[in-house]
Amino acid sequence: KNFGIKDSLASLGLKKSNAGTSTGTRWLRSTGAAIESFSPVDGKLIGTVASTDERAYEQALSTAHEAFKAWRTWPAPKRGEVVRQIGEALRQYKEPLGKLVSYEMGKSLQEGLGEVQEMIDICDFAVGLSRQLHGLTMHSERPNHRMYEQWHPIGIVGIISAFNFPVAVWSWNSMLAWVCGDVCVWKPSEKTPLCGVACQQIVAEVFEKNGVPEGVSVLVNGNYNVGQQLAKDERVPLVSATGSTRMGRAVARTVSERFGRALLELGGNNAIIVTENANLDLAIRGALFGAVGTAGQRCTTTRRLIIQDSVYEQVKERLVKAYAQLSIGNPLDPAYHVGPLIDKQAVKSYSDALKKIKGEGGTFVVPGGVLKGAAYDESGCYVKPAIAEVDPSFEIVQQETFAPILYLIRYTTLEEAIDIQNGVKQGLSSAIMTTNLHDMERFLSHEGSDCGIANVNIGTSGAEIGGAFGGEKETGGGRESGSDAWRVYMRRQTNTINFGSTLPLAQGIKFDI
Ligand code: UN1
Repeated sequence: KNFGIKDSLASLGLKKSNAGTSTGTRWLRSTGAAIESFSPVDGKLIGTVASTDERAYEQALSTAHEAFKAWRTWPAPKRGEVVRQIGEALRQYKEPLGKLVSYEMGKSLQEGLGEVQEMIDICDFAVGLSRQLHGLTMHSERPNHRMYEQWHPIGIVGIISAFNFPVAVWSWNSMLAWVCGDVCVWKPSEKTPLCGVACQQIVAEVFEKNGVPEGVSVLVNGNYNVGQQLAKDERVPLVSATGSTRMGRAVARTVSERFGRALLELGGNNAIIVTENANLDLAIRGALFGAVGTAGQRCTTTRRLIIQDSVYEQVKERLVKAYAQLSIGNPLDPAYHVGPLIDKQAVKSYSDALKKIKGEGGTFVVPGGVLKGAAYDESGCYVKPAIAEVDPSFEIVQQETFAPILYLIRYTTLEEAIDIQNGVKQGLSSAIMTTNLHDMERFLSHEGSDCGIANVNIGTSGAEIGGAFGGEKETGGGRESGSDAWRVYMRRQTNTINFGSTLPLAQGIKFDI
């Protein structure tokens, strides 16, 4: 069965070999190396995408630079109308795009479609936002003066996205940036370049219909060198980067060197605290989806389960039973819960982590391992979700291993649980499962979770687009998507206007001649 992949690729305009640099409807020639995209589902080559060479990069960036001058003059609600149409186009392409995400990245089709739904949702959000880019007004201390602030477009937004959400993360950035009046240059992950080409085609169609200038949506492709090029480029005032802490550190250094702005969405090491009075049905469901969904490759994946002594054994037992029912296989087939890891390198990190857990003294309650057999060997990327009992001080527990490995940790008092939860370098998502009001409020208070996201009676993953998404500490501090995350895509200007006929100075200063 090929699950209609061929048709999906064709309807998205994808070919065997694709150009990788585009300013909208125009695809630029580049002599850059071809990036080969192999599916982790069956190991087959889906297609190639040409990397952006020096010349194509220059051409693309100067087109974006010019496009900004025109795009910023479009009224924001008119830009919103274009984004509304992108949302319509995404509804139309939801099926093939969701399939491509599933096939190129390896997440289940349900999650692939869910990711496209997140794109549609952020379009709707951005359309409303296009009429709500509000600033404040202030009362001046001087007579006959008015003071207010405006939010202006900032310019070119560089977007570096990761393989695990190959289309949604780009849309959270670009849809907001576009209604804000910015232009976008996107470098997708070199592990999922076809998703980038497909999105660019969809947007180009809408842009062309609306007479949007070339350069408002730019696609570049390549490895970290192209990312560094964006980070270095003084024409790019904001670089939004999603990925590993290592990558984020490099981008942050380069961008701050030239006083640019970096929006960083980096690693997570997310935990759920299960208290003694938790509804365990919710706890098990939340932990299960959080730990094995997307094969443990979300930055919000549940990696640590911090369980109160009195319910520890029960939670462990129920989890073991639930894991026994998981089926692992082709993510396009609805019969399976868990698909493959992204590539063999990820399988190696997974296997190395299992070894380290053992080496440090962890015990496996659900042993992992690389799956072998006809259905798995084609790609070699299918692994078993694992559960290990560990001590929170283990070195491996401090790290984000991008794979389905869940750590069980025991606690006695809530204070201790919160210390364990906060005791890692990452600060993205967190949750508490409890029916106790005091525990819940403590967890959400200033003494509680130190993460950007803190949930009660739901898991750590699957955040809605309406909230600000991001985290503290090594997660990078950035916020994107909902709430007032739009502000990072704009520059604030404070304006003071004198409508009187004298010139009083602020702070009561006298300066008379
Ligand atoms: C990511 O893993 O990079 O909250 C983003 C979630 C999704 C987004 C995850 N809405 O799991």
